[in-house]
Amino acid sequence: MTERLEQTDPEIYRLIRQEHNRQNDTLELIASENHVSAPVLEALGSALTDKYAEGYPGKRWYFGCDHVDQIERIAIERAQKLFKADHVNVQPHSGTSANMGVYLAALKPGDKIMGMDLAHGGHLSHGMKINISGKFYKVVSYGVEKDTEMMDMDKIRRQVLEERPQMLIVGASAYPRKIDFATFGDIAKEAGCLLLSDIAHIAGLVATGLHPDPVPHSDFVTTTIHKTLRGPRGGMILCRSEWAKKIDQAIFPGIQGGPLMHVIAAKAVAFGEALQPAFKEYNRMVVENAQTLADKLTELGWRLTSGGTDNHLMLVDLREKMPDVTGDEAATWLRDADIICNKNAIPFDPRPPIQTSGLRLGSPAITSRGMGKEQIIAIAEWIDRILTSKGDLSVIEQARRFVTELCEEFPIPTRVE
Ligand code: DSN
Repeated sequence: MTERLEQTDPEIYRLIRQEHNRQNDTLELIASENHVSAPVLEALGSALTDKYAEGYPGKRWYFGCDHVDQIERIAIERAQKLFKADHVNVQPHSGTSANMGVYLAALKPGDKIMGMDLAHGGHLSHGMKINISGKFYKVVSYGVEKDTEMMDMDKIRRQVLEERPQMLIVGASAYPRKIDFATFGDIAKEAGCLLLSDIAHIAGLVATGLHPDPVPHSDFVTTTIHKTLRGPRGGMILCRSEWAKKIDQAIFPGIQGGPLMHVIAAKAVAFGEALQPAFKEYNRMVVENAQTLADKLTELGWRLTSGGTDNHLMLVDLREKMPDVTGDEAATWLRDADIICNKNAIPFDPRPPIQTSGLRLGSPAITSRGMGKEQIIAIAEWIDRILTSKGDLSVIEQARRFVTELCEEFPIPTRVE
């Protein structure tokens, strides 16, 4: 008889169940998280984890790869169809690994890269000082404007032409507005540099035509799979054919060894789901729910950076309504009420990153549970009550009851009784 985790390792079994219950019993507003489907989870928990498959389909270093070859080919074909990309590498273990792969393929140590300032919503793998990208490459950055909190494409053009980086990087982890990839493409051409578009946050919106497409304008596009794309934790690179060989070599054997074939199978399943019409409807709801949340919070007197959102996330600048409250305090009070989000620096934040003046809120996970306008408005009202009460215990207690009822009505897709 097959051994069961519950019997062989009750400690880990219990913790997995507890985490599963925590996810089901709380509202997930972390903009980079989502809830996968049961089929994606099934592929992740499969025997494919046993298989070593260093290399690529048809060119492996080990025998026994017939089935994983077929799986990786299907993952690649589905991703090509989804993003209309020439070449796809589905092996990166994460979004940061995907970016490292691109740098290794296209840059020399000491080359100049130019990405969005982390403090303005960029990402650590785009040149943060103590990340490998900041240690191996010379880093310059661009940001958003103080008055609009948006990118000014004319100014970015001037900065890129002045700096002349080898690679321009566009992509963000906390930017609520549409990114003008076509103009970034023009700027990169004019400056004679390569363009890497990192769409980790917005990949689901791009795949469904709800955000401008970077693929025709970029030399490389990288993404994670687990945010708006709603697949397993992991990364991927899309590139033009002329870069295919260098990208594949950079991932294996450049920065990785054996690919995680169970994760690649789950990526294939998620891409299959993303090719269905229902996925477009899901992403349409993600954007609609984010807009509903943004509108309601604004109505309740909260200032959102740039005045709102075009995508799945928003940044609340707490200073307008509650100048003395930090992002850290606000996120803690919400957490106490089972509403999970993260503190986040706002552009030009006077507070240190450990405190911040902002909260980042996102709609992908609650939308995966089927929530819509009515629930989002109620969530916004509870956020307002919790924050304006400064975490009053009786308000938190009432909010938790609201969250419990909502979570019971809208279980996560992998909920098992
Ligand atoms: N940690 C991710 C996020 O929350 O946006 C970025 O890597």
